[in-house]
Amino acid sequence: MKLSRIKYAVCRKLLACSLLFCLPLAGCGSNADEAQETQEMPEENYDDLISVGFSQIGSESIWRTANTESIQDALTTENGYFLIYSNARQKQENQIKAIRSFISQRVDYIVFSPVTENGWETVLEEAKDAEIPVIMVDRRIKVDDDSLYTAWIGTDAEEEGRKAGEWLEQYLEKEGKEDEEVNIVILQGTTGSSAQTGRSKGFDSVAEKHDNWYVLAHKNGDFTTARGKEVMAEFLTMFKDIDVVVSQNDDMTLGALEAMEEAGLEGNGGMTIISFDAASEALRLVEQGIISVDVECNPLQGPYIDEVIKKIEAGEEIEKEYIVEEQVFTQENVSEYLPDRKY
Ligand code: GYE
Repeated sequence: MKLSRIKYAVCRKLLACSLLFCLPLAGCGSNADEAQETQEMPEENYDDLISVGFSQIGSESIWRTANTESIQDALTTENGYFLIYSNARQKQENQIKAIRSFISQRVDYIVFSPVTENGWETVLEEAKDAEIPVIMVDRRIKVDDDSLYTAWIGTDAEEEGRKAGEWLEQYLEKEGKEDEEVNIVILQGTTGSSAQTGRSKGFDSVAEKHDNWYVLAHKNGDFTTARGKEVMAEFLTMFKDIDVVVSQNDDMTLGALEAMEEAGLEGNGGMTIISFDAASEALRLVEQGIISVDVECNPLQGPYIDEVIKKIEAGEEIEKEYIVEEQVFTQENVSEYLPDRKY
């Protein structure tokens, strides 16, 4: 998989030329669904920079913005990189187009965060044939052949879902409500994304142990505030007695709270709210007791990507998977973390 130094140098030259020709076209050629941005072309020494094509899913959430910024802050020209950033606006077809364009520009590395789990084989084979290492971040893909990517850096969504379920288990016990009927609604993230399937699977693995936990409904809220609000408004008209809202990210939680307010409910309307991501805006609501628990999902993955690429460049061994550490925030511990929160 590793290319020789000479080949890298040649590739960088080609890339530099192709960028010189492409750049003027980037603005007029890009359609609204596929924004591609490159860093400013360095005047000299671009041959020495490591070129990275980064296909991001979109900008649907606070988490996503923090993830993009972390990667852009790590892969700077000062740090030895030439970064081409492409925003797929939630569409897999845009990601595939972006990856193909990175291949034709002969970048040194492709970094991408896959919007959904399936459908990547063909384009990854093309990257493999072009001998471009692919580093995946954040979400996972389902492929039989794991040589189609070099490394994956992300979070354990199933573990996050399990932590949420276990928190609810302990909370109900503490309240002496473990034998009562518990009515649950679930706002799910983008259908078919590993963040959604993992969090659902992890939570379900705990829920299925409790005959008195009833999942009244689950629906796709696409990880956005607007959809979270719509779905919660629907749930509120459908069900009169909701005990627990499991919302698979903070943005949907913020939307759900807006829906409650519009329905005339105060705060969390007496419901137990379980959220994911742990963005500071949501953590402040944990502090106020409006959100009961927020399971962290750490978006600050840029430094890990930098480390992996630098190791590959140095010919060092790398792991196939890097799982970023995360924790659980409740009213008991949140205040000590809020002041230094980066997102
Ligand atoms: O939780 C959510 C988002 O894939 C882990 O994607 C990520 C999720 C994150 O936009 O906010």
